[in-house]
Amino acid sequence: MPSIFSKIISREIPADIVYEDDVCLAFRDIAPKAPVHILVIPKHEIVSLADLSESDEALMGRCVVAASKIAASEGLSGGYRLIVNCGEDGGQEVPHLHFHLMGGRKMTWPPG
Ligand code: IU
Repeated sequence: MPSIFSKIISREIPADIVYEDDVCLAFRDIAPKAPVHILVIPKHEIVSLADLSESDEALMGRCVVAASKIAASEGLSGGYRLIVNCGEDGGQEVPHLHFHLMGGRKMTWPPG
């Protein structure tokens, strides 16, 4: 079942898109939890980390490298956090794998 992120990919609903290539899309989180809060997603629909297979290795690498480039372009020279919530216990709400790129403030550890 397509999630709301599929509609962002297809431009059926608007989002503040900051990066796009042939396999990844990144847009600002609609309810930011940090001064910079961007979601990096594969365009190919994958529900969660638990659904990955070896064939997704290159795609995941592209998403992480994209996140690194976006962090640099957002000026996060002091550091940032890249988070994936997986499944119910991991706090995942949207069933389309996404990386949270968060920065612009000091992060705390451990996350809740
Ligand atoms: P989670 O890891 O599945 O819990 O994160 C989902 C994120 O998607 C959360 O931070 C929401 O604010 C964000 N989001 C969004 O940016 N745009 C949307 O239309 C919806 C959720 I629904």
